[in-house]
Amino acid sequence: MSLPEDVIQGSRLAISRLLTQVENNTPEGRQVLDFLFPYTGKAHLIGVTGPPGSGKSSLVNQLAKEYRQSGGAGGRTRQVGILAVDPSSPFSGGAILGDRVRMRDLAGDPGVFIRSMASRGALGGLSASTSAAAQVLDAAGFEIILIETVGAGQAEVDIARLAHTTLVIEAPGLGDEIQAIKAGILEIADIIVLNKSDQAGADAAERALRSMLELAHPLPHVFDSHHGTTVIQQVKETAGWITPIHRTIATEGKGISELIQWIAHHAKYLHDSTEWLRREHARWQATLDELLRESLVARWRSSVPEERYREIVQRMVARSISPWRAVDLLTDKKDA
Ligand SMILES: Nc1nc2c(ncn2[C@@H]2O[C@H](COP(=O)(O)OP(=O)(O)O)[C@@H](O)[C@H]2O)c(=O)[nH]1
Ligand SMILES: [Mg+2]
Repeated sequence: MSLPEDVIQGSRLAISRLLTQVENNTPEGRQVLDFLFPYTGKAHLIGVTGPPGSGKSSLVNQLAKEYRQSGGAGGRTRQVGILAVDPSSPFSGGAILGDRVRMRDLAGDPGVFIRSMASRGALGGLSASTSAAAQVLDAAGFEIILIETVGAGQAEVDIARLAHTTLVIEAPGLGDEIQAIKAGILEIADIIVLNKSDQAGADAAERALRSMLELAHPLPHVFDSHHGTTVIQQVKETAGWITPIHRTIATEGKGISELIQWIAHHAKYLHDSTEWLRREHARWQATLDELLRESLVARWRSSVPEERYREIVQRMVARSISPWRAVDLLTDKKDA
């Protein structure tokens, strides 16, 4: 059998090999992706973002276990793919002992595939290769794909664009970090998870998060009591989705099945509204733009002599031409 067929059959070796090619952006990898594309679109992509140490990896582990054991809200076990983009993630090679212990529950389960994405590589290429890796797992039959990324600026926004559902993980006791959350992170949060709710300061953290939500979306909010966990809901005007703040204790597995219910609830909302389609459009348009940019720049660079390019840069450094003038000169190929 060929590599793409093996991937569709779910061969772990084939998936690993293809993911390596995808990460290295090889022509063969792109060819296989091209073949696999019609087989994608079935998976629910779940972004998990937030500051380092908030418990993203712990939660991803627990979510994967729960999806495998009970299948979550659907009652059907599903295959789970995990993509760890967080460079500090225990999935990314340099695992400390505690992280290995946590992961042992998942290792050896053929229904779970874990891959860490290198954060090195071409500038801006990480979101493209993460998207491609998600397509590989999607085509291979992984219906749930968890994508962990550290909340460090553009990365979480890119992941949010890639994911259907974005979880923003916060924890008490991360100092002033709660205040430092940009309004942007609340914009991308479909579900806010207050992890480590066993720790002191959980109530204060929840109040802080709630007031940030109120600032971002000044609309009436709903208080709800959910399995002993207070869930504060805030009406998000634009999307019509009520962003909950949900408490968990990842290390004890507390609040996990309820979190899976929230995720399922969100998926249902996306499908029942036009939001799923809207996000798909936004996602593929962004992908197309990125690929176009990459390909046009590469093609153009190969048509311009290296000395000419360096000369133009040199003239900018000497302030004899502006960057805008440089672009005009290089693209119009006019003499200057
Ligand atoms: N007390 C407590 N510790 C937790 C909880 N969740 C995770 N941790 C611990 O917090 C540390 C960081 O967790 P990790 O999942 O690696 O965070 P990440 O950097 O966001 O991926 C680890 O030592 C975990 O064992 C929790 O709910 N309560
Ligand atoms: Mg991590």
